[in-house]
Parts: sequence; structure tokens; C-alpha cells
Amino acid sequence: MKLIIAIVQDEDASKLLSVLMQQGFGVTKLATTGGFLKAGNTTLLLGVDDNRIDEAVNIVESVCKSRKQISTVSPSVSGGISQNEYSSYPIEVTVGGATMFVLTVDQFLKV
Ligand code: 2BA
Repeated sequence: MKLIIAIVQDEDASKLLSVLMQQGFGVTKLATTGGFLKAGNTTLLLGVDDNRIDEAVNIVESVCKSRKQISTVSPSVSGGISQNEYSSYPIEVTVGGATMFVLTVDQFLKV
């Protein structure tokens, strides 16, 4: 078994949850915040049998769209050097479709 941690945009979360549940995947939804944009996103935890990993990844890929966002970011956060730490400037970032981690599960217990 594997644990898929999928970080998705809030706009895609509810459709993704429905499709995964319809297809018989077990899912836990967490409300999370991205470190860079400091905006809300959604993290899904999926415990998936090894033979269904590709199916789960394909569903996430098909539902989650990439979107452009304009964000105001401080130069120190984006790695630049600034004389004034309080200055900021707008940048365009492309967020998503989804960021996924696939971890091996040692044990899956329901007690
Ligand atoms: P955020 O950290 O809020 O990042 C949102 C988007 O901002 C990222 O989209 C990326 O396009 C951009 N971005 C992030 N860090 C940047 C930087 N230092 N300079 C310029 N642009 C930057 P995604 O890559 O699609 O990531 C979406 C969300 O997935 C992230 O939200 C974060 O919550 C999560 N994530 C992405 N990579 C991760 C990682 N290696 N570990 C843990 N979480 C990650």
C-alpha cells in the first residue's frame, strides 16, 4: 500500500473528492495553507493499494487544473536581496494542477 499526499487548489477539491469516492478510494481532506502564497489550499490523504496508484494519480491529474495567480511577494521571501524588507512587488505564478507525494506505507491498521 502507498500513501498519496495530494496538495490541490480549493477550487478543484470538492470535484476531486467526489470522483475519488465514486471510484472507491478512501480519502481524508485537510484544509491547508501554501507557504509561498500564504493562501488556502487542500491536502488529500489517500491510502491506495499498489495496483491502483496509477488510477488515483490519473484522476488527480485529470481533475486538477493549473491556474495563474498574481501575488504580492516580499523580495526576501522570493529569494531576492532588498534594502527595504517591507517593500513588495506583484508576480505571476502558475499554481497546480497538483503536487503529489507517494509514500510507502509500512502498516495500515484500523483498530
Ligand atoms: P504555495 O507554497 O503557496 O505555492 C504556490 C505557487 O507559488 C506554487 O505552485 C509555485 O508556482 C509558486 N512558488 C512556490 N514557491 C515559490 C518560490 N520560492 N518562488 C517563486 N514561485 C514560487 P505549485 O508548485 O503548484 O504548489 C502549490 C502548493 O503545493 C504550494 O503552495 C504548497 O502548498 C504545495 N507544495 C508545492 N511544492 C511543495 C513541496 N516541495 N513540499 C511541500 N509542499 C509543496
